[in-house]
Amino acid sequence: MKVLLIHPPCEEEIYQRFLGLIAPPIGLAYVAAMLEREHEVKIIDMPAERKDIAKVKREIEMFKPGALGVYCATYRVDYANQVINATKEVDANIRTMMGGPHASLLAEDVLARNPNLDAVVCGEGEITVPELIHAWESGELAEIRGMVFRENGHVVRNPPRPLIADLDSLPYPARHLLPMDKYRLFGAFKMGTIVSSRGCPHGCHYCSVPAIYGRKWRARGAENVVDEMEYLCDNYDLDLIMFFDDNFDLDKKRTESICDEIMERGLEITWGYESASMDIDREHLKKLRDAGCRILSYGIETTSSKSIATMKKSISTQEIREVMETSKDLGMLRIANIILGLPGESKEDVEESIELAKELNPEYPLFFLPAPYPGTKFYETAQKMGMIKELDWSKYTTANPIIETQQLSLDEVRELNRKAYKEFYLRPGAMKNNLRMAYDFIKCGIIKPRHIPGLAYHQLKTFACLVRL
Ligand code: B12
Ligand code: SF4
Repeated sequence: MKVLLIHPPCEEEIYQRFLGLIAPPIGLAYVAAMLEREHEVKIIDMPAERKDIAKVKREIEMFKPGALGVYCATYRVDYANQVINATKEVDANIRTMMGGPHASLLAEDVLARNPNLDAVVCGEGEITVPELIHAWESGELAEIRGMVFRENGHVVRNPPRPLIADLDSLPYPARHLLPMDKYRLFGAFKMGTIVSSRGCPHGCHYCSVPAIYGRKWRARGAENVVDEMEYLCDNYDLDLIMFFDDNFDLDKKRTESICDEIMERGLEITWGYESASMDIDREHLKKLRDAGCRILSYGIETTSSKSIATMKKSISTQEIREVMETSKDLGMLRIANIILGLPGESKEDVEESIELAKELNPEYPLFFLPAPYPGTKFYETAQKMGMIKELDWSKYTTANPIIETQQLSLDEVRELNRKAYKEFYLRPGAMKNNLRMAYDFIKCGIIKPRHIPGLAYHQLKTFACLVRL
């Protein structure tokens, strides 16, 4: 059967706006790699390829798939539904499915809201999707674990699918089906991504990962990971690789083995990852840096002691200061993810977080507004307390205010977010910091002359957007 997989866009891309990031839908590419063993598969990455629904509809008409699947995070659900509806308009016989975090967590709801959707795959898709396609060709849907589907007007939930135990056994994502030349960081660096582990043992209240996968962390071996890095370097003309794991550095020994393996093979590639923890000592950071890790995105989330207690993220301000300082000393570019206006935080607390951000002065802080995603503890509490004021899922991008607390109204939190970006970035200290970093990156050859037009264009665009905020 021909299968078409689609990455739908969403309303607001904070990462694209401030980091010039366009990232590949690697989950879809994993599913495609398994499907390709038996089927003809195509992927459309709508945001990266700048394709709208009309264009996608024309491609469906031309490709004539037997089945079509859409990735669905909460903030993408509107477009995901539009794709599903367009599919059935082209041909009502095309089978439709969704996967990804939102569909996994709210399968029945998603099916109930869109009669054009035939099935939802919950959690990992590598084994379930090929079984589902096979069943649509010939067999019995009731046998397939990990899916929810429509049958004779009823929604049926099958037993869950166990997690994939051996991630090393999976094929590499089918990147040849993705527009690899479109993926960028800072609008200029050609970026590849790798997922070297899945899951996370922590239980942060605002996070969907434990809600979907429980609290088990599964990791690939260092050799297998570096094989993929090497494969990416050999086959794509990349400037850097980002690890898009839920918790890449949980097992520091494994990370250091990855570093050793990179150095032993003499692999010269700049890479980075998002750190879920601030518990990283200088020696570890130095090892990472020596192996080419120059971009660290820190999930600080909150610096307010009130929120740390309610959101189950145990990071002290002291830890944050130390890690930030050390990574700066080691010449690493620092992105800091900070949530403003969590329940319990007053205007003064948020202003304190903004001041702390200025004091720490990472190159790229991103200020997010709290979004209670379905299935999380945060959602449960926010709903119980009547905090949720925005019901349109497409607004759950963390750029829009969703909850109102006793301390902060929607308008106040929106204004504080605007203030955070303006005050931070339009400061001589921030600009100086970025120039210093750019100089460092030019000196060590990460920024090459060919990157400069793209970087300059991205900076100008960000500046214009900040002025307009
Ligand atoms: C890397 C990542 C990012 C990257 C890149 C995103 C990208 N385009 O790849 C960046 C940093 C940009 C990012 C940004 C954000 N992210 Co993010 N991100 C992730 C992360 C950690 C990993 C995604 C990944 O590649 N996983 C590995 C692959 C293998 O897994 P997968 O994508 O889930 O795919 C599997 C299954 O879902 C399934 N599947 C996937 N697609 C399909 C399709 C079909 C048809 C089927 C049947 C099955 C199927 O099969 C795949 C293979 O097993 C996830 C966490 C997670 N585990 O999902 C959060 C996650 C998706 N992000 C999340 C959020 C909230 C955001 C932000 C809003 C955060 C913010 N503070 O601003 C922004 C939104 C930006 C945007 N507009 O996209 C939430 C989404 C919650 C929700 N309910 O939708 C997640 C789940 C994390 C969390 N803490 O809750 N993110
Ligand atoms: S550390 Fe990160 S991935 Fe783990 S539960 Fe917390 S937010 Fe989610």
